[in-house]
Amino acid sequence: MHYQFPADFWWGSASSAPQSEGESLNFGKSETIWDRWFDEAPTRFHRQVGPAQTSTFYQHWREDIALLKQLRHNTFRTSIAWSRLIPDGRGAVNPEAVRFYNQIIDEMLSQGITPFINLFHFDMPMVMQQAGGWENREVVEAYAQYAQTCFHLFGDRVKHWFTFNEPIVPVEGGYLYDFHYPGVVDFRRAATVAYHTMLAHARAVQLFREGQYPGEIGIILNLTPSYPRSSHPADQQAAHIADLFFNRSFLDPALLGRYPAELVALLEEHQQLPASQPGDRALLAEGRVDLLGINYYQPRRVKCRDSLVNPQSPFMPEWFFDHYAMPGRKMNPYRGWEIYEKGIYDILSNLREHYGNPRCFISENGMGVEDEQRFEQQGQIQDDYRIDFVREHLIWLHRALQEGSHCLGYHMWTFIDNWSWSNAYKNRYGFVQLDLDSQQRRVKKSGEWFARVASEHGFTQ
Ligand code: BGP
Repeated sequence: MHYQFPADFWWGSASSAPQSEGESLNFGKSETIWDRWFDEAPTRFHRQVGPAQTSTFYQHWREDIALLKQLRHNTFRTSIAWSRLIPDGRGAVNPEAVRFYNQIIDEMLSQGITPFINLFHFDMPMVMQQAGGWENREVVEAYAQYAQTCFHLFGDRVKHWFTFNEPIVPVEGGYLYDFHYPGVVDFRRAATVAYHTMLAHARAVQLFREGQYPGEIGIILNLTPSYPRSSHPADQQAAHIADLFFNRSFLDPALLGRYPAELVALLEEHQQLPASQPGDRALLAEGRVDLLGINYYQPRRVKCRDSLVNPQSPFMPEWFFDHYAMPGRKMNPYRGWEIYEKGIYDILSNLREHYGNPRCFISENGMGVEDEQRFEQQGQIQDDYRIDFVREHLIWLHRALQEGSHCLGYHMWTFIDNWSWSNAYKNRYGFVQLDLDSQQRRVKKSGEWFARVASEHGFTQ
C-alpha cells in the first residue's frame, strides 16, 4: 500500500530553546525556573545533568540547520527564550539575543526551511516566577509585551507563531503533581495558573492581530484522547470528565474562545474557580487560533473510581476517575507511556466532528528510548523501532486526511537528542544521535528514513 501525502505537507521536527541552546546563563540570558531548580535539587535530574548541558544549538546552529536540510525538513520549530530576549522579564531587550535569533531565522530561510517559532516552552524566567509566576495576573501583561517584542523583531520573516507549548504541563507539573518547579500541589492555584496562561495567550493573539503582522498564530496542545474501560455509563462518565480536565480545558478556549460550561459549573460547585475580571470573556474569545499544533504521545485510559472520594481530601481531578492500565496495551517500556497509534486519528476525527475541522498539524510525536547505543551497528543507531513508531502514526494520520481532516503536517519530537525536563538525557528522541561530551552528531537510521519520506512525500508499506 502506498501512502501519499500532499505536496505541500510540512515535514519536520520540533525542539525548544531551553532543551537545545545551552549557554543558559551566558550572553546576557537570565535564570529560568529550570536553572534554579537544578541548583536547588540536582538529584531531581537524571545523572544530575542540568539545563546548562545541551546540544549547544547556540554554538552549533549553522551545522544543525545544515543537518535539518540533510534530513529534508521543510519546516522546523524551536522557541525563543524569554529569559534570553528580555533578561529582566520586562523592559530592555538583550541585543545578543536579537543577533542570535536573527541569525538562526535567516539561516533557516536561506536553507529553504520555514521557521515555526514558539514563545514559551515551560521556561519561566526566574524573575517572573519570583513575582508570582502565572499566579500573578501582572505576569500576563509582561508576557504579552514579550510576545509583541518578538512579533516586532522577527515578524517580518517568521510567519508561523505559537504562544505556548503544552500549557497544561506547567500547570500539572508545577501546581498539581509535583514534577516541575515550584512543586506546589493545590488545585485552585493550578486552576489560576491555567486561567492566567490562557489570558496571556489571548492577549498575545490580540496584539498579533492588532499589529497586523503577516502570517498566523496558534498554540500547541498536548492532547490525550480519553478512553473509558468499558461502555458502562460510569466508565464513560469518567472518560468524559478526564477529557474536560485534561483536553477541553485548553482546547475549547483555543478553538472556540470559551471554556466548557460543564467544567466551569463543576469547578464552581467545588469552589475551585479562579478569580476573573470583567472583560475576561471577551478577551478569551479573541484567543481563537489560526492554527492548532497537536502534540500526541499517549492516550489516557480511565475507569470509574473503585472507592468513594473522601470529601476531606484535597480536590483533585482524580476525584472523578481512576487511571486504568488496560491489559495487553502496547507500552514504550523506557518512558512508561502507552503507544496507541490510532489515537492520532481519533484526535483528528474529534476535531473534525466537534470543532469545525480546524487547520492543524502534528507538532510533536515521538519515542524516547534509553541506552540507545545498544542499537548501534557500524557506527549508526539502528532505531527500527522509531521508524515503525513514526510509520504507524503516519498511516493513521493519512487515513484522517483521506476523510477530510485539515492536518497540514507532521513534526517529530525531536531532531537531535536533547535535554529533557528532569529526565535529562535518559530517553533519547532524536533523528540524530548526540554525544554529549564530544558534541558529535550522527544521523540515526530513522533520520535517513524520514529524509526519504519527506522528499517523496510518502512511503510504501
Ligand atoms: C513534550 C514536550 C517536550 C519533550 C517531550 C518528550 O511534552 O513538549 O519538551 O520533552 O514531551 O517528553 P520527555 O522529554 O519528558 O520524555
